[in-house]
Amino acid sequence: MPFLKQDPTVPPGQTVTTGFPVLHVGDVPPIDAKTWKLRVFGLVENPFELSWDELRAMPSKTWHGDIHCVTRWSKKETDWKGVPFAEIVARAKPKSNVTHVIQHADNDYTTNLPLSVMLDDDVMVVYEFDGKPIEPVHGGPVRMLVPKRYFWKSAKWLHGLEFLDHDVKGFWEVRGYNNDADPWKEERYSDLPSWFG
Ligand SMILES: Nc1nc2c(c(=O)[nH]1)N[C@H]1C(S)=C(S)[C@@H](COP(=O)(O)O)O[C@H]1N2
Ligand SMILES: [Mo]
Repeated sequence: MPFLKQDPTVPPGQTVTTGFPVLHVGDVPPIDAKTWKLRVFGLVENPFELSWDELRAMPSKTWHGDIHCVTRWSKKETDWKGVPFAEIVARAKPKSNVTHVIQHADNDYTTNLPLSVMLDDDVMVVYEFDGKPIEPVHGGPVRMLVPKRYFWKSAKWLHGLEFLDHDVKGFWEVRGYNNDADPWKEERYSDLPSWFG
C-alpha cells in the first residue's frame, strides 16, 4: 500500500478515537447545580441570569455529530442535549453593534467567537451527553458546544456569556492558537507575523 488515504469524513490531520479524552487546564471545579448560574451580559437590551432549573425549562434540542480537538483526536457520533445558543440570544436581545461573544468558564477559562458563528443552529449550551448529565470532567453541569470549531472553542463549566462590540482573545487564543479554529481548514495555530518571512 503506497499511502494511507485521509478519511474524508474526518478533518485533515485528525485521528478518530472511540474513547472520550479529557483535556483542560487546572482542576475540575466542584460545581453544585443547585447554586450554579449562567450570567448573560454585555451589550444586550435584556441581561439575565439562569439557574439550572431555568436553563432546563428553556426550549431544548439534541444534536448528533462529531467533535474535533486540536491535539488531533476526533470523536464521531456524539450526542448532546441543551439549549440552542440562538434561544439565549433571542432573550438577551444583543444591541445592533454586537460582533463577538465571549464564553466565560471556571478556572478563568475564556474563548471567543464572532456572533455570526455562534448563531449556527448546532451551537448550544449543553447539559446532557449520551442521554445523561454531563460528567464534571467533561464540563458538567453545563458546557458550551460549538462543534464546527476545534473543541477548545467549547468551554467546559460555563458560567457566563458576554456580548461585545469587538473581539477579545480567549485563554488559548492569546497563547498562539488560531482565532477562527475551523478544523476543515486546519486552523490550529495563528499565522506567523509577516515579518517572520
Ligand atoms: N473551562 C475549560 N473549558 C475547556 C478547556 C479548559 O481547559 N477549561 N479545554 C478545552 C479543550 S482544549 C478541549 S479539547 C475540550 C475538551 O473537552 P473534554 O475534556 O470534554 O474532551 O474542552 C475545552 N474547554
Ligand atoms: Mo483541545
